[in-house]
Amino acid sequence: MQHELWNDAAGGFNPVSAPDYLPEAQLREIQLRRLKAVVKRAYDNVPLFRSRLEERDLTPDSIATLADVAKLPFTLKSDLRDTYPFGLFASPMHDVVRLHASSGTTGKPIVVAYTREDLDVWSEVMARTFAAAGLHRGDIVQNAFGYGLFTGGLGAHYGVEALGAAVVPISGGNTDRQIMVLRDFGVTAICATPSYFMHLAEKAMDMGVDLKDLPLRIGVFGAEPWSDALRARMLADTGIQAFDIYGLSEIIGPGVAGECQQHEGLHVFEDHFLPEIIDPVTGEPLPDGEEGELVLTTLSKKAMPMIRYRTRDITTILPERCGCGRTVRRIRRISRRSDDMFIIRGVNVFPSQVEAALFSVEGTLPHYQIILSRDHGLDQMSVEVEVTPDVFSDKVRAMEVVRARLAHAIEHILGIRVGLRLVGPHTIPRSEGKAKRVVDRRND
Ligand code: DLL
Repeated sequence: MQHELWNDAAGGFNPVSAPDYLPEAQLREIQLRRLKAVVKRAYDNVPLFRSRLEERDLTPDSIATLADVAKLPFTLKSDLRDTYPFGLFASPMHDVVRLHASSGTTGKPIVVAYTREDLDVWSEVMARTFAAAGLHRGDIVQNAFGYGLFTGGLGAHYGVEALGAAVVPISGGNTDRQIMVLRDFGVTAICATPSYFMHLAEKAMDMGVDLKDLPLRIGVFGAEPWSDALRARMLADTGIQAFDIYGLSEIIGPGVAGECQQHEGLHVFEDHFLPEIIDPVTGEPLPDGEEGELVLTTLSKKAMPMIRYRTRDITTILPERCGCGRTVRRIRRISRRSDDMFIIRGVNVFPSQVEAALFSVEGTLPHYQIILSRDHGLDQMSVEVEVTPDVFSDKVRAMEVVRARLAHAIEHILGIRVGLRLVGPHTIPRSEGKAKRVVDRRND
């Protein structure tokens, strides 16, 4: 955060002079200059990347325009696994000041590294993320993202400080204490996974604390998919304005993109991350406005540059300018990954579709699980969802009404009927970090 442009008179963060508002030509110029430098850095220091360029008869000089990025090979998660732990680092260890790791679902974790400069960039993009959500000096931010190898906790922590607001580094878990701090410290904003926040809100209600009576006004949520339907519930139940933030360890952690007050997509901090959308099957680049897989190139990372990283996250780059005045482009909210699809009776199903159906029905609570099983070689899906105490106590009538509505909503969205189990409040396991929405028993 040494950049004088971003300092206000009091030495704090001045979001209006951040690169989010640069004239487009200037932004593209910065991107091209940085793209050339990062390709050269990776070529000079990362053997895997160098050999892939050589196989294609490319050198860093092959990059003359931004569109030339499409000539470069993709980087995949398996590349990180295959070179575990440090094989893609472009800095010697004596320049590395932080390591994080992400476990994923199978096998070895992936490890990511940061130099001092990388950490400064990370703090800056997180400060810009928070500023876009309307946070500023004077705010008290409870950071309930997990601290540790997960990038959420420390990423948000330094971003709040860089913004000049006060961070409460509480990490995830210990929900009773979270509620006490929320109330006693006069917390004005909270960061968490959306599922953990809903757990916290439910617990607060049980403890007789109405979040609407507190100064809490903003929630900054990410690390897992969540829907506009959940956003509406958060506002109704807790009175907060909820903002979606996106990022991934491989690229930097949180701070790749975030929503502004318009809530119409997430601004990508394009001076540091170059977004592309590709067809997930053919790998061909798609124009703005078309849906596909998000591919990201880090433009300023030193310790671990990522060239054309295939995120598997499905989204669209919005072609229109945002009403907020930022010039950096937006991506639509990420509702699914190319690898979280399952096929039930020939129908492609994404967990986010199930969520959308569940939350459209009154009487449900935002806690659910999808259970996959296998019967005679065929995949089956059933859904367990919590219902409100009112519905649950009126066992016969209300339950039947809600069940019928849910079955209809799911059939409407997916085109198939699935098993449904309505359960009482507090039945489904809660998570302090990313929620486990799908329980896969197909190979049990
Ligand atoms: O989840 C970084 C993060 C922390 C982002 C805190 C936002 C807030 P990973 O653990 O490496 O990093 O997981 C990255 O999580 O590829 C997406 O599939 C998913 N994801 C992250 N943010 C969102 C979001 C962090 N807002 C993976 N909506 C990504 C949907 C998200 N999915």
